[in-house]
Amino acid sequence: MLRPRITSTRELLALDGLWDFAVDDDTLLTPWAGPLAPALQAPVPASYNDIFTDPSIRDHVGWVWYQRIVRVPRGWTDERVIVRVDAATHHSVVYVGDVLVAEHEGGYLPFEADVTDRVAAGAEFLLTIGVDNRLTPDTIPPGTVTARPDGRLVQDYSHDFYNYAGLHRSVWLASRPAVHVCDVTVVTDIDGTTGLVDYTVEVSGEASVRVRLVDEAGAVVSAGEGRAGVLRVADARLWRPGSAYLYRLVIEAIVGHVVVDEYPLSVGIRTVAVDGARFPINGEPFYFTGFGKHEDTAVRGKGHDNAYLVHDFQLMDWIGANSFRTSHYPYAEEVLDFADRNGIVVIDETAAVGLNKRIEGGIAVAGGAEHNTFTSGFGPSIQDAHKREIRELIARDKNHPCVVMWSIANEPDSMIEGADEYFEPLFALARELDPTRPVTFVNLIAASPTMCRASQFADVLCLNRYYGWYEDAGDLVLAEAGLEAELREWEHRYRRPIIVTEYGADTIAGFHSVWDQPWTEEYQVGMLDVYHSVFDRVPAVVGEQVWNFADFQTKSGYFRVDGNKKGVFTRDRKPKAAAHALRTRWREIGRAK
Ligand code: BDP
Repeated sequence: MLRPRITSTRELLALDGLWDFAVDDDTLLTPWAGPLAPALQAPVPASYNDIFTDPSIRDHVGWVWYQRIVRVPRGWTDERVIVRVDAATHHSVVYVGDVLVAEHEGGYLPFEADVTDRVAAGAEFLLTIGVDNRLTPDTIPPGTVTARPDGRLVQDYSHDFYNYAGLHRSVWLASRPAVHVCDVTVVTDIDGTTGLVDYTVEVSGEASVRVRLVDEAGAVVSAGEGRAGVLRVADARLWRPGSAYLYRLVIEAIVGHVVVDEYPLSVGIRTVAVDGARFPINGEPFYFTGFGKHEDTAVRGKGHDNAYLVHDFQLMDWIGANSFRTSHYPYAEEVLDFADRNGIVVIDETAAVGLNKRIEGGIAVAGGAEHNTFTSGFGPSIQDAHKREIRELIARDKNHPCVVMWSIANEPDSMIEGADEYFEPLFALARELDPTRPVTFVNLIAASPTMCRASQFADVLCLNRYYGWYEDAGDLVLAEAGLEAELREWEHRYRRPIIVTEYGADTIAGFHSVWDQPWTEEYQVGMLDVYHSVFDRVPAVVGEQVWNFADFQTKSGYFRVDGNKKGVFTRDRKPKAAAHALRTRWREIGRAK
């Protein structure tokens, strides 16, 4: 499913803005049958949770409804008309009038409905989108809904970020021709100074295909005909970390002599590989500096916001970060486009977080190990849901040069019996769908080199480590020794690249101490320093991504202070002392390259 765009053959209308909104308390029997009552107004895109002051909306468990009138542009008489939802968290139904036109599972990936037969050019229709925020043992991420003695429903989940919900990204009305380009897959390679762009185009219906590759100055540098082929680009400008160059592949579907559809795609020519314990991009060893991030801001929750997008990238540039992980779900496509444009390297993660019964709301719990196999704590179809997430993620993001690796899960219980049977087919699926990128998952500290059953399948070892925080808090001497011993064991056993994808300390901006005092700005700096000295001694370490870029909201608990405070920046993006320390280190690493 290609992202809708405006081209010479396609038009696009953003349906963002204020929508009528109602929380379903089981009295709204058929909300799609007419105007919502009682209706509040909710902004799209945004999570609805922090918009309203009413706690029964913020803590609601179940369906909410968004509704608006849409007018189809009068010129769209001969076009297919598509409703496209960039994300609805987590389960969604879409109605045109009282007709169900789409249903989708999974809160962070797009879906669409062809509504041509239900609407008319120039006329209005009533668009209603239901969004269900419930996580169950069969969803990705998983969760459980329980009832309190007074009947209130409560959503529990293992992962450590607030269960924001709603229409987090844009909703579109798009036109496209009946015969159109449905999909394109681009794989690039380098042959000396020549760039190779291997393309495969899918077209609906009978049409011939013509493609041309245009450089940033607008000159055509290569062209081809047919649904598949390889374009050769002499003296290719490569897409490099920190120095992006994007060509534009213009695809045309032709019937007779008429161009019936035109679709453009940004193409960065680059290669990525795993070579022993190195991670070369374009054949040159790459060292990841950066963060695990979240889509999280005050008031908007997980709502996409271009101001924060640009500002976050400015801060990453300021601090010398060259990469981030889309922890712990696929981010808005605008984010990946911007990373393509700005040469930022991305580890692209599915929403498979919290597949771990030893953890509750981000914290280890007693009793979790009662589940004695990987799947016993989850529903019978969780693996199918996980496969669907992998399929949809790779289908959406396969053409982004910024994406250098797929992460299929964060901190699952990979030491428990059955973890190998669960993960082996998932790794195989990811490799089958995309043989060109390394595939990984992110390992939890408890699943040590001798105990982890899933690392055998990973091309790169991605490790989240909290020595000096969850273990031996306040003791950086023990932290250093523990970290070094463990990294050396991974290196010795696996001889693969290691990226430490999380390390960090909760820090309240403004807390200070002359001692190693957890929660202070000095302790965060001290802990990062200790980790860095270890990374510099272990050759297999090819990257460091601090947890987290910014403070973020979590569910309530005695171990969280209005959310997780491991940000190097506060939630409103002010630097803590650690930001300045990282800036010194990462700019030096950047200069040394
Ligand atoms: C890791 C998780 C991350 C948490 C972090 C923490 O991957 O989502 O926020 O720990 O506890 O276990 O801060």
